[in-house]
Amino acid sequence: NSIFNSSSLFFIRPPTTDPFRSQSHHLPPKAKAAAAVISDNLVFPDPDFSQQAHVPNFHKYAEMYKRSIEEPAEFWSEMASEFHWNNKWDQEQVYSENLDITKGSIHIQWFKGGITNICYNCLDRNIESGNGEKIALHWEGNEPSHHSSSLTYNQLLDRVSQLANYLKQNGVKKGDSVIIYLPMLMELPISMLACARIGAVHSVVFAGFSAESLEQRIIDCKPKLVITCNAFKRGHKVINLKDIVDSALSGSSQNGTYVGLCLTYANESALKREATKWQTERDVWWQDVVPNCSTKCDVEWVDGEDPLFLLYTSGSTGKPKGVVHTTGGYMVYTAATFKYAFDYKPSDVYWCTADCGWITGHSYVAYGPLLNGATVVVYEGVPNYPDPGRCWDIVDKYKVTIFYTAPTLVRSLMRDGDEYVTRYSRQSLRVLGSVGEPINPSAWRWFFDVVGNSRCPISDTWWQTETGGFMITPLPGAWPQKPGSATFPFFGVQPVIVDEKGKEMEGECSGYLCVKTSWPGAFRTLFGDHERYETTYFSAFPGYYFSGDGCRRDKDGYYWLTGRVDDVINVSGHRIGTAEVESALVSHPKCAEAAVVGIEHEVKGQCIYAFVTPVEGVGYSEELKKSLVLSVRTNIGAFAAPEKIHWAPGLPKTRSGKIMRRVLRKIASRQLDELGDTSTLADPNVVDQLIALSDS
Ligand code: 6R9
Repeated sequence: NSIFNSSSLFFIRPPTTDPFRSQSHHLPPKAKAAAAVISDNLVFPDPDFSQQAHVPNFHKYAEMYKRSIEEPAEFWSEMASEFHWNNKWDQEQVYSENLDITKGSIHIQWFKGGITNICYNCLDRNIESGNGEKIALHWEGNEPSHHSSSLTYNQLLDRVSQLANYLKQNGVKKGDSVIIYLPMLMELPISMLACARIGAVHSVVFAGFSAESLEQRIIDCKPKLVITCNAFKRGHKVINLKDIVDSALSGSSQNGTYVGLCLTYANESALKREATKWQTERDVWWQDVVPNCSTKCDVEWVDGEDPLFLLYTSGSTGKPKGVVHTTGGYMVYTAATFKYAFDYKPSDVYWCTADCGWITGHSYVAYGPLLNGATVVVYEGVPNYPDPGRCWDIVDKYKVTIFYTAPTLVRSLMRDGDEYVTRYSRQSLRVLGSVGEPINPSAWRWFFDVVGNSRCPISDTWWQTETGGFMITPLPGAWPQKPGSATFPFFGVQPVIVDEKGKEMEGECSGYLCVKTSWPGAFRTLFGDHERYETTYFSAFPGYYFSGDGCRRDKDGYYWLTGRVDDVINVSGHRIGTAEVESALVSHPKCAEAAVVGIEHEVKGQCIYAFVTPVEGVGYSEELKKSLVLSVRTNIGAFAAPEKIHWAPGLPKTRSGKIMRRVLRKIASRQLDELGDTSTLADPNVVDQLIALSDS
């Protein structure tokens, strides 16, 4: 097959089995054409689906991919010209990059000199092309009985413009940062877009983060204001968000960062205004001021390389990193990835279950879909409330065609049984998506067979906060899938797998996943710390961006992500640094030392397992365990709470004092016959003590 032999497609080795030729042998009879055909662990797309897809076959992909690698400037300029630019970018230098630390400072630029605005491209542009009356956002509340609402593109523009005007009146200018701490209300994407409209840099903090985490982020980025709401409901719980903000703002002002304005949306279905604690000189009700502002707001035209947002994410060390994305490249990249990886068509109704507090919500609830003029469902609640059928109820209610979620949800719904799924029609669905962690083949099968009735391709999208958009992903209909593999790279992405020494490996192999050249959606720096950007991502393997993930490439060139290789734990698709959890534990007055590892968990993918040494004289008790867990909840957030506290009289350390996490991982997962070499430990007895305390 010529596609596989094309030498410029260096990442693909000639397969010993040819999935694409065998496709013709397995073409389903016309009557059965609705279901994809499964053979040799390959899941072939339904030919009718392929025929209507943007990329109908591997050949077309290979052609486009080749061009994207050989002529990136031309390829991405074409993609970019779908958007409105007041001024074209520098035609001589569409992009410029240095990813090689040995050649000087790392820099990436795309569409420099191009003058644009992403909010304009999401809203005004779609309205001008005749889609003003199309629904932009459907909002579905936590309670099924709650009145749902929707906004057309025209209405969304009005709402965004009013808030943008309010921000301007309050002195927010281009380049200023704004913290948005909101649950999944319509006001969350509205706030993001309003910031973008006036060139302000938004920093959304997931509403599950604690006061301490919020305070830390406020101190780091010094926002002009905080946008929040008084309270919200999640499942049965009411969360008083404003109390958390109050505590974060008082903490930050004691630490020298005073924020004088807290714009608070009154979410009265959760808590009445009268019941909300209030600081008159600082707090303002959204509903008292924003609706009075004009619905016309001129956009602030910005450079393609002006920052759009920062989003904090966890790394291997304690302090969260402020990942910075800029405007032009991010815009073009999120729009293109959304269109191709979900085979998006204007008639689609799209629902992504992610919260806008994470990168998935930024790129694939807000920007990517809206840039494409899509109709997006925004859901406030938890996906299994009031029962495990809620997702399919929502799918049927809005006739959702593209459903994008995380493996952890798939696994938990799978456990609840098929009846919750099959009682709903789900006939509208045509593409499914997965993100956040590797999807295990059995969950993939269930998602495919039960949820999608074996007719919807699954886009298992591998990417990261840092990458801005999809990096390795199926293009639905274009090639056979292998359950559990993210398949092939997106246009313009050159993944490489390197060994310990940073040597690129060819063909079938496994090692560390890196990327060779820049892509438009790449992050440009870490807020206020370019040096940390360079050392964290570009110094491990000079010449490449290092993802932190392990990866295998099989004989057919398919990529299989194998999880993080650094000290980052992935719990239900949420990235949590071991060091962050350790420092939260150690902040407890009775904790002398702590070491945290991630172990496998049936539903969450991984969970947090903590080894704790109490201070001298403090005994082991259930109370202490509870209060240690509480310490993590208040320092980071409930989602980071350890599943298990394991008492440790001492921790296994090397003579140089490094904790041997490898040993701890084995003890935690009870793989005691795989402890490996413990002879370099300063005190090998520690291991036996730990094993003895396993069930205490
Ligand atoms: C988008 C997002 C990034 C980390 C990443 C990897 C894991 C995400 C995945 C996946 C295997 C997939 N990850 N998608 N692993 N297959 N389809 O999740 O961003 O929160 O920054 O996490 O998530 O380990 O390095 P982020």
